[in-house]
Amino acid sequence: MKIRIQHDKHGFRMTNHTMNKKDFPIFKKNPGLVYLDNAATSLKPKCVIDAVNDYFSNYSANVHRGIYDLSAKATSSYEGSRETVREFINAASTKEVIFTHGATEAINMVALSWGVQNLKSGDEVILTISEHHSNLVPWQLVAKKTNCAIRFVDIDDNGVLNLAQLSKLLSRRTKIVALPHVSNALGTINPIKTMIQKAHAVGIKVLVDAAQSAPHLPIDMQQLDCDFLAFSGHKMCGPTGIGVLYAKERILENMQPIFGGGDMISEVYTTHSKWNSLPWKFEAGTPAIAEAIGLGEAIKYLKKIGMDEIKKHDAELLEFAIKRLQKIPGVKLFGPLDPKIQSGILSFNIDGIHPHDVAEILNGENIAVRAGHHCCMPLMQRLEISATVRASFYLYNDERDVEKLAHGIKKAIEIFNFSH
Ligand code: 7TS
Repeated sequence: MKIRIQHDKHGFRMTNHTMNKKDFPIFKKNPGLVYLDNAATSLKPKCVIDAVNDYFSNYSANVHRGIYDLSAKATSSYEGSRETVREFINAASTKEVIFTHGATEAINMVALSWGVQNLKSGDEVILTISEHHSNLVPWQLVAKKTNCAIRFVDIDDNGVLNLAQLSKLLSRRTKIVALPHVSNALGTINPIKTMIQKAHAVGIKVLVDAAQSAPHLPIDMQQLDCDFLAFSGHKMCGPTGIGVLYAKERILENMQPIFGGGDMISEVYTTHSKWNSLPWKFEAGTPAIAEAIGLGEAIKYLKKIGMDEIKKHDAELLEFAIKRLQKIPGVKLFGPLDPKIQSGILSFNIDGIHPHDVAEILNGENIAVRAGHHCCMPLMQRLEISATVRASFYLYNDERDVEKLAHGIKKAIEIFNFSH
């Protein structure tokens, strides 16, 4: 789908994405909503809500069991979504696509299965200082179990990773590098391809936390060649409670499941069990069927627009937002402030006003942003701040939303100047 550019009566740029606000029922109930918390979770288009409803209303049977028609339909929709995900990330096979509850569970699975099996005292895991806690705490749990050490690649004051330091940290002790594709607090797009190549050149595995990139950027497993990739459905127009762990087939073949139960076995005896084939070996129990079907529908929706178009839209809107907020005295912006290396996330603070107060005043203007440490406490410690206000954009946001944000910020400044 090509982006049509039009301007509204105030001269703000509208794309067919923003005109497609009509795809998202939440705007019908709340037409003035300025939703800028997409890094936390995205809104859901009607087609996704309908797909979930359709499953519950018309064929809500369990998967992989029944011979009867309803179960066969549920199974083919569930497995059809797996193929949709495979194609979306260009994985070699659906054996490499494991449904999880989200990015957090996917990373925990790698840490607690691959990590516990492969790490020992003296080994090192390399992370970045800008990790979401979901890609830090699981490795701390593994470090406790295995006695391995965790090392951190630093950033500069603009949130850009220190690649030279990564090269220095990589050693015979390093077993895995785990890093975010896009920082959820600063929006920095990390040069993961280069980092993967550096790590692979010395035989080190790489996990990419794609929670903030899968919704916004094209992702291709054949091109990137990472060993593990994790992302969540709910940040990319899909339902909550569903996510994906991608891993290379030969790695998964050697990994032990961490959850046991129905569906993940082929044979069970009183003394031992044999595992099911991939990917089901890692999907114990009844899966999130409706949610997986909803995720498949969300991916179809995104693909109809085109991931390249979404990337372009987000970059243009971010550039507009940076320029607009830079004009407001007292506003300090964080991150690279360059849409080429920053995805649709803009963190800022206002002199003398606590981020939570800013978010509350913006809420009064029907503008939803997040204030806090964004589950990145070590990053906040590195930047010597306790919190930021974060505006995060997606395909239904437009320049008018940014303009309303700018007005809301000015209002916050006025209120605080008046009351002090
Ligand atoms: N990794 C990154 C980079 C994230 O941004 C998040 C969630 C996760 C992992 C975990 O995803 P989950 O779906 O399993 O929870 N990030 C955010 C956020 O920035 N605000 O709320 C959730």
